[in-house]
Amino acid sequence: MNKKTLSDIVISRAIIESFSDKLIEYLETDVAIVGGGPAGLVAGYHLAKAGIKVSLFERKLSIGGGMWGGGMMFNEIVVQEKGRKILREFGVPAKKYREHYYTADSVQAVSTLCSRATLAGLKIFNLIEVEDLMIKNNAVRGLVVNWSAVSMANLHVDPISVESRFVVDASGHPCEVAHLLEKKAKIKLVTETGGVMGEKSMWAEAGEGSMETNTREIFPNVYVAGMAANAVFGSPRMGPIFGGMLISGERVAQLIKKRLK
Ligand code: 48H
Repeated sequence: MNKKTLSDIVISRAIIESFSDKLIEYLETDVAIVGGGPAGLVAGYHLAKAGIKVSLFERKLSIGGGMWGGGMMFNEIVVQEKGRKILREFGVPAKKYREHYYTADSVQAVSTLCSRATLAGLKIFNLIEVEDLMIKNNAVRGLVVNWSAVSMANLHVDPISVESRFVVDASGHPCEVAHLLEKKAKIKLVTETGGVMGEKSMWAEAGEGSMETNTREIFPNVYVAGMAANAVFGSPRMGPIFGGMLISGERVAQLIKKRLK
């Protein structure tokens, strides 16, 4: 191969410049999603499909959160009827196990959600974690982000800010945005206690049943979705049934679309 046609330095410049362009473009967005699990991906897909400028920040290298591992590393997930409909819209096949129960291959489910969401226009930034929020005049105005490697290496490196009209806490069990609000702003969330109530023990039916109503705005401009929603409102966990996560992602997108109209 002619050396002149493939320069190592051009390859490096291409990566640095195209990533920088992407990040600069998304320093100001309509919606910033924290967490790339199923709830965040479904939310991102619907928002992007509606023409809304939406970014997603994921701390890990891979997108998909807790969905890859199915239940106890058996890489199958269970969904109920409503969840199956959502999977079908994405083109993920689900097999009927028995009345009301369907299974899907978790790897196929995650990779398809991610592919469809990014093709719809969701911009994903992996390896970046949300470490703080921009709070001005009693409302959240955006995120404060840093490379995940910085906190992993315990380095003292200052973050940068990303402005966004709405933030979605789709960070799963730890509901990190809600905790940041409690810790940093000492404000009241719209829960019974005014704070994060904490996820309750396993009860699939109750956990799945509460997911849709728990998907809501918890503080001006901050919505909570997926497992984080149940953790904030003190509802049970549900194990490896994922319909609720998909439903919650769809719901949060609907709520934000209304606000942006
Ligand atoms: C950047 C962050 C940050 C941060 C976290 O855990 P997830 O898969 O979340 P959901 O709600 O989409 O799905 C929950 C589901 O996977 C699950 O755990 C279930 C159904 N459990 C039931 C049970 O009984 O156990 O994804 C959240 C993602 C993860 O990838 C995190 O790495 C990421 O959010 N994340 N990313 N900045 N501060 N905090």
